[in-house]
Amino acid sequence: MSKTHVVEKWVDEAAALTKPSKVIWADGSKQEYDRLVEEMLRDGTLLEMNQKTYPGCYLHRSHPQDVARTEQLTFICTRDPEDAGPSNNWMAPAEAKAKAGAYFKHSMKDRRMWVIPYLMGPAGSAASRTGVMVTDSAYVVASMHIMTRVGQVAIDHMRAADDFIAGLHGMGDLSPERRLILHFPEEKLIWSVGSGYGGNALLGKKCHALRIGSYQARQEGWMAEHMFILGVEDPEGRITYFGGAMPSASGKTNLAMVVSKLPGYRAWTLGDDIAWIYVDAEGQLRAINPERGFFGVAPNTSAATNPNGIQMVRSNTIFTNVATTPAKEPWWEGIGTEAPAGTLDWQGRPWAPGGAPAAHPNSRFTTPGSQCPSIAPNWEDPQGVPISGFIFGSRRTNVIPMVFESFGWQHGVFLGAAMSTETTAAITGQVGVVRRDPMAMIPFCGYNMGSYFAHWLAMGPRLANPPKIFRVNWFRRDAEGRFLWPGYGENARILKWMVDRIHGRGKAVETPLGFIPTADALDLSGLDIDRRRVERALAWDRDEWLDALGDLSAFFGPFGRRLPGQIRQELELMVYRLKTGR
Ligand code: OXD
Ligand code: MN
Repeated sequence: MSKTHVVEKWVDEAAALTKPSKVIWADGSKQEYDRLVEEMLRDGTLLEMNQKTYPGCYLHRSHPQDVARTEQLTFICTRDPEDAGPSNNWMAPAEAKAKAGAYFKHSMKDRRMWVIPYLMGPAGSAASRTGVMVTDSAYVVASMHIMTRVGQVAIDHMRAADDFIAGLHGMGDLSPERRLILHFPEEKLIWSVGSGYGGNALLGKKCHALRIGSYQARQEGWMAEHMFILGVEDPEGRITYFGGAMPSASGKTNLAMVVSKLPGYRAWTLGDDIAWIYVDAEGQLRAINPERGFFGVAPNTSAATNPNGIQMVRSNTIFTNVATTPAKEPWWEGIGTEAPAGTLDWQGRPWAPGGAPAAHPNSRFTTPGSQCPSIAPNWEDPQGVPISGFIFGSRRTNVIPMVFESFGWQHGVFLGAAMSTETTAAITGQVGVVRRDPMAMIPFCGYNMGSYFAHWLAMGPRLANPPKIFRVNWFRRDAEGRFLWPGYGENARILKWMVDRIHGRGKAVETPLGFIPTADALDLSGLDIDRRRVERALAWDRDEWLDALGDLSAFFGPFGRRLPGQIRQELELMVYRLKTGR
């Protein structure tokens, strides 16, 4: 493999610090993947699943204290703390390196170090970027094979000898006491030690494509977003593309590969987690998916909630922390069938219903994108796809209507900045508490979020045709705690309304929040639902909103002068509209 001298020098430095017994350059080949799997089966890192019914599928059981992203141990290490901003943890670069350096020092003494050159984005795309990470985990190497494009293709994409993000990853001793996920955006550098969990250890994903990516995107005038990319084909055969931001484990993967229950409409998947978005020569926003696979949450994935998801994990998939049946098939809560007797839980212990979940609530599958039945034929188009709509979705039991549309770009950016959600198991910590999560980027924005809002605002005027911005919430419940809207495949009805709005159709009423569809503007044909439930899902309450906007003002406070005036202005306008009804 050809390498640049800057890559080689950096790898030498990493090896000098960690002292591996051997350095292996990953080439991304199938033979390499097969060899890694074989080795991991031998040393117990992977367990074989039923090769008749799940060919090429394996199970990994992680350390029980290493099962989710650890945001409290994740830092942005800029020279000036203000550049990280109040929503990030900050550590001075020298202090961060001293601390993590002690954990890394000689940590690979009896271990091998793999060097993984990886490409984020399709080969041949000007929007794609290279990373070079090192790791002492074979599980990470195999997972990077699935999630990124590994090998010479990455090196070939470098525009200069130093055009790569460097990532140093080590398992350390897996103790949360000695775990740190560190980002040095000013040095194009990531250090991650003490965790093998996907979001902490597959450095191409959250660390590179979002945290460092968002920093670079602002400098270079593009956008790195926590968004799926989805095409909606209508009965005329036209495909309208959306980017959609949703907090972790809030149905983002399900929507990205939704099977429409509305005749004539079909959804095409281009990505389920991250979008890199740029302005083309015509002033059109275009998006590529920097990833090559899906790292999805297993629980509640079923033939009813995500039939494409169920099909795509039937082969060549690495499962992490799911339960297993005596037939060596994966099982998780919400898979749609009862667990047979003799099922083992995610730690390999005998399991019986009634106690703790069998699968870890954040158990995952890692699977190649090409295996998704709804994958769009153009998902690896180097030019990306034109984006006509953005969807901001979150999980709220009340307050946020099921769907509404912003008055325009600036108001839409404000709605993104105002996002709040109920927390899930994708992060270590309490589940179900409401937290602010602007654009679903609170854990992933690699710089001051006030400046991030300013960057979003500045993109608008550069666009010939700014995408319409929609806010959605499938999670409204009635007084008995039941969901008001069936969701999943029925969400195609909401997508249809958005497509209609984009193309100048679709009825809506103007409210202080934005444009809300009338219940008869949604195509409910063939759906057995009480119209009053739909009306309740679309309802909003003035006092609830005034309260929520008070909280929002408190959240914005610490951003001080970094918060753009337009965001404050939109907040004031919204309060005014709510108070006056205008
Ligand atoms: C993910 C996450 O894994 O957001 O995509 O946690
Ligand atoms: Mn995500």
